[in-house]
Amino acid sequence: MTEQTVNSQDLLAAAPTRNQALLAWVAKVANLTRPAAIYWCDGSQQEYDRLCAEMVAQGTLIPLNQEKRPGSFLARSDISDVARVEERTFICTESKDDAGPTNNWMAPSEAHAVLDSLFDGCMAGRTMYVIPFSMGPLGSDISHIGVEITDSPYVVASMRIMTRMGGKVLDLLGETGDFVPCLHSVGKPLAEGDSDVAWPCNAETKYICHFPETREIVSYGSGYGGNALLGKKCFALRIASSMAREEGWLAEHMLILGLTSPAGVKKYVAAAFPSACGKTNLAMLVPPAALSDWKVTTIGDDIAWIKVDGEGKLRAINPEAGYFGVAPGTSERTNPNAMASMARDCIFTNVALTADGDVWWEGLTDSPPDGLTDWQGNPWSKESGKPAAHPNARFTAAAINCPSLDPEWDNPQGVPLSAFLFGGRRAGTIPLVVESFDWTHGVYMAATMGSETTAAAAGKVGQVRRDPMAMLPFCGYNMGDYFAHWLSFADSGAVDLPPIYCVNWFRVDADGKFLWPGFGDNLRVLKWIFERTESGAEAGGTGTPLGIVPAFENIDLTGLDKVDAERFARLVDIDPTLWRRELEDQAAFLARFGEQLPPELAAWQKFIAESF
Ligand code: SAT
Ligand code: MN
Repeated sequence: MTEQTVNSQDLLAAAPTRNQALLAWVAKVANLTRPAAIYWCDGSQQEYDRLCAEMVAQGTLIPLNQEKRPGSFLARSDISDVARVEERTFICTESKDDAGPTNNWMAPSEAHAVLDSLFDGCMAGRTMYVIPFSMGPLGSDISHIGVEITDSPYVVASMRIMTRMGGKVLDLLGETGDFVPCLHSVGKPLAEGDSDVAWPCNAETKYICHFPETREIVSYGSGYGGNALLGKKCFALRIASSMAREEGWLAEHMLILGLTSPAGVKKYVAAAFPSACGKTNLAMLVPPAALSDWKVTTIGDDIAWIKVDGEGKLRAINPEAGYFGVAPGTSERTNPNAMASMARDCIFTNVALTADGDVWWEGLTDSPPDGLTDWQGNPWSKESGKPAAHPNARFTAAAINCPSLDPEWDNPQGVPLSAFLFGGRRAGTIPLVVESFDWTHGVYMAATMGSETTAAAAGKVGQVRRDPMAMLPFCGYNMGDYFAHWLSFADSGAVDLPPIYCVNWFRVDADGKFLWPGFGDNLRVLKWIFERTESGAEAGGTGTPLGIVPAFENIDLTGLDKVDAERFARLVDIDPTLWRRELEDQAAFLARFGEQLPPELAAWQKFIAESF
């Protein structure tokens, strides 16, 4: 291997930027990783097409049937590299307490030492790509700029779909602008000559490290999704949540949707759900026939950045520009807008391939077509008992291809929020919908939310995994401090705080069957929320120990005959036996935060417990 040092003067001359901090960082990384070439991404269509063609030649991408899926490709990852690696994800703060009890922690000096040795020469023989990107509309006060260095062309192509990226971001950055450096490498192969050219990664050593105090990200060893597209969970949630706390805003794991009434009144809501609760489906909801005069539009399906504007209103942007959605379960029935979004110019990862060069996954059609190739590239048969697509197979699709995309999605001002929703998958405790008494109570509900494990997931069925604000794997600092940050929005009295709701689409009857149809019919719940937030609260509700719950006549059930008064009662029933156990479990969870738990949350816990 030839030693190659990058001469900063050469780099300066060739680089499409005069930003000194960026040039210095790129030179430093190049000297450490010693790539064969450095390439600055301009974000153009030609660049994207050229990279895709190179990946096809390398075997990383398989072109799909151009008549059925124009501009689309299939990528098959290494079998060791199919999802985020939470146990290899670290928050690196000087003090362990600042990472809190729910994050893996490493001291920054220790992490940098480990990473420096892993990155030493790790890009040998590869091209190092420099990707300038904006999280959020270009030039918005709510947006932030990042630069990702990677040795993966798959990451470059994915970042072009998922973010606003390229030369226009460098222009905006100028000579002195700030950016979050995001360093990524798929890593050295395990052994010399053992390099999988189609999907390089390090099957054994992975580190996803976040340095909130210096606002840096370093990721090694994985080429997959949230481990490698560093603008997403790493920047837009972990680093941004820490920035948001310092600067008085919110970076949340939330979809944002627009809801327009038949009278033409439009409101926006933001909603947080843990994975496998239908976030993308809700963001792209199609109203049921009986309520087809209502309209749902999509701002984003995964992440919201929220700031207080000059009038004290919370305004939100979607920092992303595409969807990295779970394919299995997505169909014309469950999410026609997602299906349309991936009709063209889409990168599929770990789905099955049909005999005629199209894609398939479990749930796409009732029965699988003949002649499938599974996600690992082997002929598939039903008898194998294995899924044809990986359960975490993904589609990477541009927002602009989504038919329900809201016209305001790229507005630098963001959109004003009228409500926050928090949900989970709960068989019996949480009612279909409940409105919190006030902001602090709503923060309590969100901090104690959780989802029950399904048969598909590891662990006991019906076990609750607490996932505050759906941020457990994504909060870049101590979650006790995160709760305090949420509570602090009520302190000044100057913020026009939207009401907070808990929703639960997943209540079951004694036979384990869902009581609520979900999907498009969730609009009925959104409609109640919309009407509750109208001045003068048009829609009624009933006070319960948990908050305000709609009565049967408060929810529009037109055309949904199977939900009669008796079934509705079971959807909003509050079972004291279940709740006594639930509250004990909530208390035990909150106790993990010790001294860091805001007293307001302990007070709400006690207050609600007294009602049962
Ligand atoms: O892989 S991602 O983190 O981008 C998606 C997810 O796991 O939620
Ligand atoms: Mn997510």
